[in-house]
Amino acid sequence: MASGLPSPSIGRRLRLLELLLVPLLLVLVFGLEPVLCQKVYTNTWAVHIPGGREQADQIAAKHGFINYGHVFGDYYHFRHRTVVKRSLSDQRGTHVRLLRDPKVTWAEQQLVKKRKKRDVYTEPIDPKFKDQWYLYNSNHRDLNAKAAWQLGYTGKGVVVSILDDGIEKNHPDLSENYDPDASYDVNDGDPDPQPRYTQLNDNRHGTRCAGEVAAVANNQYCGVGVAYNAKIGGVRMLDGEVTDMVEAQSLSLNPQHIDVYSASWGPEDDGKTVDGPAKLAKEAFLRGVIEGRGGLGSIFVWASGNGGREKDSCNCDGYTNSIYTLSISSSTQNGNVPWYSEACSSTLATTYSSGNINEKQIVTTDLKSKCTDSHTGTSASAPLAAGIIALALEANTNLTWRDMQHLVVQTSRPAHLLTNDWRTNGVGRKVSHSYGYGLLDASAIVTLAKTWTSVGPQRKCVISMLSESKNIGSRLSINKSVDACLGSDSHVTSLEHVQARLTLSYNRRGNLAIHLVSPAGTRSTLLHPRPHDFSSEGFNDWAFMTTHSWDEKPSGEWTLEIENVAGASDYGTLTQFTLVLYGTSSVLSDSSSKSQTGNGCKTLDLKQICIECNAGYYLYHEICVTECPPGFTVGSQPLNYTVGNFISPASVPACLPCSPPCLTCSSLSPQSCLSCPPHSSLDFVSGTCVHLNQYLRESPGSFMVGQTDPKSQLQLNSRLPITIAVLSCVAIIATFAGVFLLLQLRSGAIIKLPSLEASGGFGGSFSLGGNRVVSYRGIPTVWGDEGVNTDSENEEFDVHNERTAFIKTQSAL
Ligand SMILES: [Ca+2]
Ligand SMILES: [Ca+2]
Ligand SMILES: [Ca+2]
Ligand SMILES: [Ca+2]
Repeated sequence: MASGLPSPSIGRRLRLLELLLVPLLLVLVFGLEPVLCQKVYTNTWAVHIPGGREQADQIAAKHGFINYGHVFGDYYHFRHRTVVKRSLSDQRGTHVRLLRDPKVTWAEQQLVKKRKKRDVYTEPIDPKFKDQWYLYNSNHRDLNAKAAWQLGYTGKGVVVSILDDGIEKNHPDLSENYDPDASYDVNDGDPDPQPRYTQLNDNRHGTRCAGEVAAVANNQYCGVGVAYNAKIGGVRMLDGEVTDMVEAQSLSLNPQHIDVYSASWGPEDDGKTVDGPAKLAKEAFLRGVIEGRGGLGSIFVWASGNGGREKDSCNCDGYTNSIYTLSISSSTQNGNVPWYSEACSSTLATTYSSGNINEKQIVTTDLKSKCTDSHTGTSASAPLAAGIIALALEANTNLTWRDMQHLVVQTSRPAHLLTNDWRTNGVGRKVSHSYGYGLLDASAIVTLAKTWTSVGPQRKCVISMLSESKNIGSRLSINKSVDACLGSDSHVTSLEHVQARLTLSYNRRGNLAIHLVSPAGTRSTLLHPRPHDFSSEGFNDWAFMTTHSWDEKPSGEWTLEIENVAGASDYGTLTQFTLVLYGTSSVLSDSSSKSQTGNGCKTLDLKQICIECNAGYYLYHEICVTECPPGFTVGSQPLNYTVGNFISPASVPACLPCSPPCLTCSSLSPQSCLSCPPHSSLDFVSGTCVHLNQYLRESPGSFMVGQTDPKSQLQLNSRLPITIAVLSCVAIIATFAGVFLLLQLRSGAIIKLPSLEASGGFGGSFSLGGNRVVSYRGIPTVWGDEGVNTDSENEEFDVHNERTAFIKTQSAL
């Protein structure tokens, strides 16, 4: 007999099994079906009542219902007061009584329907959401927040604390997300961080920053935070004398509870200060990244500074220049470098903020339960980044503080941001001293965070680059080949942060330009000349940091160039140059690249960036996805990254943004919209979006530089009466003060008045006197500068109301 056939006895057994199994299966399938498909009745009814809302309310009350609202036409949503929420039997009696009411023409008890959650997302209904152009915009010039929300990430379970001048915890748009465990009042030593209220609202800054992160969504107040379901707290620490201890206490508040700390302050942005954290604050950062979040590390988000007009360098600010802070710069609405922006090599990425007079500012919660649309400066940028980071943490709670920086580097986009210093670094990424790696992308960062495998432990390779002191003169160049601690536990094969620790003397510090060139040829500006910095103190072990060589290989020749940009008469000496390479070793980066290939990536380029996906996957930014996120559709794109001898395929399948005017789409054609942006509706015949209201039409072009925006023109006009009113008030106050002074002088009394300085701009301003310690990164708007008031009250007082710091010692981290 053929050995392939079963023997008769086996065949009989199989038949027996069949006889037993088939009925069992039938019982299982058909017997359980009624149970599985059982109807579940709710306690709600759909009711048709012609005759208006009042009529419906009366009928609801009469039959024991609550009217849950009008649906459309004459349909209402009723909920019964006593019927159980879910039941397997219908409520015949209740139903019949309702239906018998002569005013009711139709009613139906509602059944629970099985619905797979396709998206937990519905567009926020908040009145100011439509003005939050930077969160979502149909022209895609935004932080891509909506796409992240659509993926289900809204900051749930993540705790952010704003280190500032307090937080209005009972603000109607914050209270629901307010977290007392993420809050403290360091200034007064109590748990309540409520801001101190003054006539000028000087302590509104923290409340404004808090709303950017976690203003509550879907209520009737203001707009939404970028992580509108995150918990938000505030540390009141800027409304008083700021000391090393005040900073340290704030930075180390409840580190097992708080995930992200957002700080928008630092040493004075006067273009001549070189200053950073002192002993205790340094230790707070260190302990934070080592012990915080159960050892994953606290995440400190820092505003890069507002000293643009003073030609300040953020590398001279030891807080933002620190490797432990995730430094954030700003872009204007049109994608320009804002006038207040500082350039330096330690900045990691960018979010939107204020710009010139035609560009919109940031909408957020304001003091006294208000809402403002005029939050400004890098102050406004850091909290937006903190919110986006909260979204990424929700996607993956196991991210370390360094993982987060990797994610930011990999997912930020140069996009349309304009500057003449975009450079391609040694691993093919575009990086700039004004924007770091570009605009944060909320959707991209949560998508990558979800599947991110933690990078290995941080390695630190310290190399002394100088054998003897060198005269700087008008130009000094030091180059040395390094092996990045090869053969030791400190061996670094893939870079993260790089520091050049320098000690040098120079007769005029501000005349120096310092550059560091990596083996891959990336040229970081560690210091650009600062015209106001006439100090002869030089630098004392200052750790200039660059993020521009991220993921590069560190071995090879490094070059330091120190240049005097002024006269030949300057002099000085370089006495120390220590190169500190932070990063990971190859073993670990190998494992992380494997996990990336496992995620649908077919080809990684030499720099571990995915450039081509396996069949069935599409390239979305630098990751492979099986489905394009909302707002994107399948198309093909040429390779973004090419390396040396890499022969590039013409194009790869990728997720590309839908063509305007579509919000979501089925293909790249502008005639294949699936949904439309606000103020327009889908025309099913043409498949495109039609504007509902001509007046509200805004084409992407209207955001371009130089074109006048009719809306801002309108706002300008609407501000005119307020301006006149404010000017009149100032005139009255000035007259009053003048008469008062005159009378006092006549009576010979010696009095102390707040100094009334007649300075540039209109009116003059009150200087509050007293040495405030740290400078805010909330800046006066251009409006304020040019003597035009904004609609937020007291804006004009900002100009001279900044807090400043004068700390003598330099301190690098
Ligand atoms: Ca208090
Ligand atoms: Ca709201
Ligand atoms: Ca600065
Ligand atoms: Ca930093």
